[in-house]
Amino acid sequence: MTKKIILDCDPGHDDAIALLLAHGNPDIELLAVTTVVGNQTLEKVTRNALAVARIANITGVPFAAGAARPLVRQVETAPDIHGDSGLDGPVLPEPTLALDNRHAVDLIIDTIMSHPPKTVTIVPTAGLTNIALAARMEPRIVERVKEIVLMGGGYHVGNWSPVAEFNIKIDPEAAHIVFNEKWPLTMVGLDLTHQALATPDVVEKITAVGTQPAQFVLELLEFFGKMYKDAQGFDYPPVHDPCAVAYVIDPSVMTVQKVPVDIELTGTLTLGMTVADFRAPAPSDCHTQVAVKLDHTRFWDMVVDALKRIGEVRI
Ligand SMILES: [Ca+2]
Repeated sequence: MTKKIILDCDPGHDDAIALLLAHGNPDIELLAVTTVVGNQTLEKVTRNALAVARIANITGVPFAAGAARPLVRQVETAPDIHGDSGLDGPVLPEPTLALDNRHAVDLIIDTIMSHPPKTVTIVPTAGLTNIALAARMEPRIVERVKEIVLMGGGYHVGNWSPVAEFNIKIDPEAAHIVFNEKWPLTMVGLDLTHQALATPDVVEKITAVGTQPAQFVLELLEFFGKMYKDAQGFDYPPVHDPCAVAYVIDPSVMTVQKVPVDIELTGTLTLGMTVADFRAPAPSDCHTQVAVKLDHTRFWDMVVDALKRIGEVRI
């Protein structure tokens, strides 16, 4: 049975690859793509999402723009990782797909409420502003979704502060809402995604695909790799966001552990930390789990397979 997802994203190099994986994998049915301020301004990440749609010939899927700022905080973007456009490196085509005229939050709610209960998974790969707003605006979605599988946080490591990850840190109040609603939630955090490195053998496999969408991914990885080297000292870039999609496709691509997780909102040094409680077996009502260990080969084979299935798209 296909897995129906809503991808809420801020493309973003790794978001772009997450979108390609979701589009190219036959087990995923992409119901909607929604954007939110994050790696760059809402306007830029939305344009980027539509450009990726053109690059991979994604049609028949509604794309909608969402929140232009976090719930409480000022806008904080990540040009040191994603560049001025949010998707620097490749030359981006002009989008041809028109945006859905609904707000992303309305599209998320409409999509979940119009499908049978427990059939739609939300995959956020950005700040959680849209998802928090959706939960507040239509609380019935919390019962109705199948699960939330998000890229964000980290139980042992941060990247936007010593202990906080970017997607959580830029809108910690939204993250607090999303982690405290009782839907099943899988946190695919930095502990996991720092294993998803685009190593030379990965680049070789993507090169061998030999299509324009594969070339686009190579150009993304080249820029992303250079920025990660300069900004954070990585030899090879960690490609975070497609890990969340990969978990939806096949949960056995990673190991997970059930633990309570909450979001720090008041720490002077720890704002936006995903505080995971590993002290004892998780209580029976624990609705959160964290991703632990990635099967690197299988993960990247999924991405390569998706690119093969997308095939050649000439612009
Ligand atoms: Ca992202």
